[in-house]
Amino acid sequence: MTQHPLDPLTATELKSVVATLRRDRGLDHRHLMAMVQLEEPAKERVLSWQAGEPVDRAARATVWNRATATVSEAVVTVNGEVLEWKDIPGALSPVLGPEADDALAAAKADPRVIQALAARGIASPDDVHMETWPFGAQIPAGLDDGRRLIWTPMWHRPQPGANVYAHPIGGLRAIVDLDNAEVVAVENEPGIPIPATPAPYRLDETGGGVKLRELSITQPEGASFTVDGSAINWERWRFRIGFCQREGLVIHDVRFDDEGTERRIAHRMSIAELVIPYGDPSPGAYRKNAFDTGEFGLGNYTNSLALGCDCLGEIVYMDAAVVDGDGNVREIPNAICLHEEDFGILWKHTDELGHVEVRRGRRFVASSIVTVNNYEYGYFWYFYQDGSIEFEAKLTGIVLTLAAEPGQEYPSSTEIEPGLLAPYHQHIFCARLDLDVDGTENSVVEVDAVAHPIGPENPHGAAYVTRETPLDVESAAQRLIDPMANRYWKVINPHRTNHVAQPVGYKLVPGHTTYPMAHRESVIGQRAGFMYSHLWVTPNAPDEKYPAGDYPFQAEGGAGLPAWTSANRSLEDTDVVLWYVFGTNHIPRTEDWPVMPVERAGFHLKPVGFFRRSPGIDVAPSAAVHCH
Ligand SMILES: [Cu+2]
Repeated sequence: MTQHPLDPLTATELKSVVATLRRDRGLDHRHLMAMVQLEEPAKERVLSWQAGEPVDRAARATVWNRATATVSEAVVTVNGEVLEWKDIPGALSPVLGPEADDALAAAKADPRVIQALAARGIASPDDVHMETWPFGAQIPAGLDDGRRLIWTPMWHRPQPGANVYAHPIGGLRAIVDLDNAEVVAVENEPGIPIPATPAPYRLDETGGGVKLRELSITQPEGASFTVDGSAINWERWRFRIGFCQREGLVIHDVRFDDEGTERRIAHRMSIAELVIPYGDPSPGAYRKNAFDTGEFGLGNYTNSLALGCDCLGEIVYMDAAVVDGDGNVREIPNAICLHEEDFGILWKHTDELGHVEVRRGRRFVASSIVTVNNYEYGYFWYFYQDGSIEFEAKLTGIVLTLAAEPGQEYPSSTEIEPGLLAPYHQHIFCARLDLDVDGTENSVVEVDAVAHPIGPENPHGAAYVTRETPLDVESAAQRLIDPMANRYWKVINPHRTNHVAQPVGYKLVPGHTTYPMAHRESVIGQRAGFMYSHLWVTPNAPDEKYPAGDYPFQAEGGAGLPAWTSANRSLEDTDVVLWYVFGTNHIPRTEDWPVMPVERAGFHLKPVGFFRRSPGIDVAPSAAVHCH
């Protein structure tokens, strides 16, 4: 295995980084490790790097000092050198595991909580599932002095293994200061019955009686891809797998072999933020506006995947490692799944003589799944034989629940069992796509299909044209989808033309998405201002990674894309980054209960004038085996 500048930090490297910081900066029990991520070398350095050259491996570490309430960022080499140390004024650390554990323990030991539970017929707080939810910026008056707070929605566990989300404890929340694990308030509105209908989903409860005959995926000659460290070689694709504890799965350095010439398509692609605005105004829901990436670190919650269950076929798993808040390095075995899938017909034609040509298509899948409390998110990157790439988020798990107050109306929730409500909400993702189409200097163009009025330009009324609008500055590049105009955006290389003298490009094609229902002037609208355009384009800047800013925890908003783009920088013929916002509007159904069948949202990247013909045309036919 050869090490590459973009390889994810290994457990050994992470341990070294933590040890260096403790030694050189005198870190002790007051300091928590908020985030440790690969400090990616500059693009030019990565591109000029030759295999076998020494690699300057370094991490960017975010340290939270609980005693002084200060965030510091350090750049630390894996060889024991602190290259940089600076404080970040105004920043607050995301919620860290040890703090969450301490906060929950404090809430469960609080006499007011114990008494309020007893009044609801719950004898022991051990039978209660509590979660730590950030406040966003909606902190109750009197507590808004800048300290870091969480609140704790609660659910009853009537017996071990019960689905707790069927039994929300309405009207009871502890508010805990994260930095000293002190319960600073208990909100208690009695009189809300705990919904009683159980929601079993475990196999030993449901029996799993609906059965089909076995479907086995075998690849008797083995997989068609190779993995060298984190480098993937499949079909004509070459790219690298990255991972960090904030974003989880990252894709680097995507290239395609075009008839013998390796061509660059993307430098780095990730899902840079995920926010879930809740649309129910009741006390148990309106604060639930978590930034799962920026306030928790999505990668921290990565599942260990199981062969035959999560993934089928010839699988290669990659492990990952993260630093927990206490500085311990935790390894996540089988964190990333790499495999191929049959994907139906790639192309087919039966000609006028009856001659048939057909090719089956296959896709390469790089995926990982996280569990954040009640919800699961799968991140799936697909690479296809026609030169296209797809991202698909798979949303599953259990919807968040509230207990209905007798006599109240809930127009923003679905009643899924008597007295059990699932509030409306949206899952809003933001992909950060640093595309490099045949090189670093690119431009972005919006393409609409337009029909001119009936007249000289459109004599029969059925003609239509494409209208191309260059998105040449940041203010012009904040765009919405327009399905009626078949709108897409293409990243072109103005210096490289194809065989018909058009600039080569890749287009971003919207898939299932949504638009925020929260008003812009609402708290979440301010904090997640990036939601209000489906597309943003910025010139690549290494310190512009997260669309709601680096530190969204309790931040009032304005950071990230809205702030950066106010400079209105030029986007012409430069190293552009596309930010694509997409998601789902989740009006829960009774059929989403007790565990929601997978919902999908995502987008495609497709070559447009990049290849001289379909790259799928060269694909060999598959042998007709195992067919009846
Ligand atoms: Cu949902």
